[in-house]
Amino acid sequence: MYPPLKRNSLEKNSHQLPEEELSSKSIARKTIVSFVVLILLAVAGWMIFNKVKTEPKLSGTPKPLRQVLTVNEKVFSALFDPGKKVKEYPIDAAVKKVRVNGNAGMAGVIDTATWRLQVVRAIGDTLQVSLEDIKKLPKKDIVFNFKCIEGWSQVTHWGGVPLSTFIDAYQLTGQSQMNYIGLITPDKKYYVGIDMPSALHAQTLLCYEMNGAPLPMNQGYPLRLIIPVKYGIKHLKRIGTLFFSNEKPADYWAERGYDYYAGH
Ligand SMILES: Nc1nc2c(c(=O)[nH]1)N[C@H]1C(S)=C(S)[C@@H](COP(=O)(O)O)O[C@H]1N2
Ligand SMILES: [Mo]
Repeated sequence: MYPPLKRNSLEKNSHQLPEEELSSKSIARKTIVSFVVLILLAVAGWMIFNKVKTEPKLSGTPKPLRQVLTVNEKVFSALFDPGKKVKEYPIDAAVKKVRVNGNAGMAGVIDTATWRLQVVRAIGDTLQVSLEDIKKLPKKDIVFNFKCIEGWSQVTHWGGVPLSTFIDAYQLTGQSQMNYIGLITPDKKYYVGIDMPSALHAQTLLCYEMNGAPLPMNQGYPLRLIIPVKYGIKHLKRIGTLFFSNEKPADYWAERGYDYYAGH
């Protein structure tokens, strides 16, 4: 029944669309409408761009853009599953020549005779932990695909104590009820903030080994963060101070316009 009916109506329609419908007059009208729409869109685009450019900045980023990043962060943290692990690889899959990237807060060398991890338990109450003591805690190795936000990645092998194990061992479980952990290099030139669920994730390490040997100086000796659920920007090298906070700690790359959460 349908096909003949359809064909009939089509034929009828095509007969109702005589050549004159596509006259130069109608083409001219359509061209003018398209042109006006184009101008309106261009003006709207220019107004949005100008608004973004002239808005006051929120932590280094124009407010509307920072608002997008904040929504991003809310979506990502809501989707974060603390039980889900990043893929791990066999040890021999790890590269031997590990890339070195980022040297903020890395000037000079560190002497472990005097270096201590400063753990701020409360204002005016700072615990000092030596590398030797950190090494006494159960060690975990991880081989995973380290991803930098610049677009490169490499499978690398790290060893250290899970941050959650360290927190339990040093009775910091009360502090770990707070929203964030902050990390700062000894010279305070590089600093990151980590949401607590990611900090307590089973694969997050206070790391002191790379490829089974002590961390090279330019890769964070004596202690760095390895946090496989996040991009490289959060893997702070050369930890000086660790603190707990309900407010978002200052974050080097977030201040320069990157996503604070930086999960993947
Ligand atoms: N102190 C410090 N840590 C840092 C950085 C930095 O500039 N300073 N850069 C970060 C970035 S962007 C990346 S990708 C990783 C790179 O670690 P790698 O040098 O061991 O490859 O370190 C992160 N940790
Ligand atoms: Mo990076």
